Amino acid sequence: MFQSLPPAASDPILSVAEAFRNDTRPHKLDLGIGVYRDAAGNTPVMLAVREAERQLLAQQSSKSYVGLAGNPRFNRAVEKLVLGDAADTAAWVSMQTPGASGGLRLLADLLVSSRSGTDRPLPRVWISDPSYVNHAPVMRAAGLPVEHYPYLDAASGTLRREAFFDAVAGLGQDDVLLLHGCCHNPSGVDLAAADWQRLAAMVAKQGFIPFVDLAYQGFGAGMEADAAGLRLLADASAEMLLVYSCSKNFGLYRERTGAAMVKAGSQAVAAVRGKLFELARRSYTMPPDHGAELVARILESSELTALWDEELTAMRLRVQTTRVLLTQALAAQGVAADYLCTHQGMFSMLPLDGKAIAQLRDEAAVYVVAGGRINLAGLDTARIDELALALADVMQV
Ligand code: PLP
Ligand code: TYF
Repeated sequence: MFQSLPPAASDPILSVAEAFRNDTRPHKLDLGIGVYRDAAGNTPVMLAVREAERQLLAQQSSKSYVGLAGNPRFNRAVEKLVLGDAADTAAWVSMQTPGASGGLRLLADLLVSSRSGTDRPLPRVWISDPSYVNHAPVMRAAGLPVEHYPYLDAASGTLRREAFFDAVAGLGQDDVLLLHGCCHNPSGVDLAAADWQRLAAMVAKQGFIPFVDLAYQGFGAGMEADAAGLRLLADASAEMLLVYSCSKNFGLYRERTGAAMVKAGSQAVAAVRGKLFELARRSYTMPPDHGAELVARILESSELTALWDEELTAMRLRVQTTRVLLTQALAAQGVAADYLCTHQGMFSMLPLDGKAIAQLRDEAAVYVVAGGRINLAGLDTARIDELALALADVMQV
């Protein structure tokens, strides 16, 4: 059966993680996979999560199935986090999914289903250049054609604003625009408030479908600020898609906790919900409950919410401080990288080619993702000067 299986495509980020693990040099430094680490180098279980877990252990009386939409209390709570307390959610359908990853595939399948039995072409999904490593593979695996829009100017570490808007100006009703809600992965370059407003006006006029991936809410400028842009789009769009991840902002990575949300318009809500149920059933059927139940418990308790918010704020501030310290340390080595302080979230891209990345790995035991992405949220601040020295060696001074 499997003798002629074609070789597997490797994951460019997980393969860096594996190479790092296999490196025996004690001074090795991992700037690869996107996980938050504290000053001690740990990715902690958040205190609010621990407390919710303690309560759950004491109180949960059954492990019976929950349902195709997952945990309904989680779904309502995430709707509020994303759309705001005052949002009218009647036009939205929300499904708990196995991480945002599961949500991406579910909504890709929904897009394909939306055209079955019609003579309309499959929608094209427009993805930023560059984007999260799994965006294009997941969309293509569902059968959707993928196109790229200009986004990052690698040399200056800024948005290619006019080229981006020129590409968006060409989109219409057969196009889906996949955007990062905040903390763009891999570049850290986010749209400004004025850009979101401009996009909202364009979507209202042109009728393309916005598809927002919100995987780092709270890691940029704050929980509310990080959702402000997508809320403008939600107000302006008749239809919209969104995936949400609790991996980073609740530290629930391995619990696979996320959601898919669809603004369907009140006429189509029932049809969309039914189709999402069918698509979930033919794939994973029901999402894991543990992480979703913890998030629901945290957000239903004002005390646990306050505890969680405090810890998330500390994580955000720590990453922001790391950005300032690395910029200063690079400047001391003659490398101007002020753009690092204009970026948001865990990642930035440095102008590093394949040779520089290999040299960093081989000579300094510094691990960076192909393309030059660094995870600032994984960096021990005590080792910033050492990193700046290694980077200055391979970057043009
Ligand atoms: N989308 C983006 C932009 C991401 O960076 C990630 C990575 O964690 C995901 C989706 C997947 O998140 P999850 O762990 O919820 O599947
Ligand atoms: O971009 C990252 O590093 C995170 C984690 O296939 C991740 O989003 C990495 C690789 C992958 C899935 C998630």
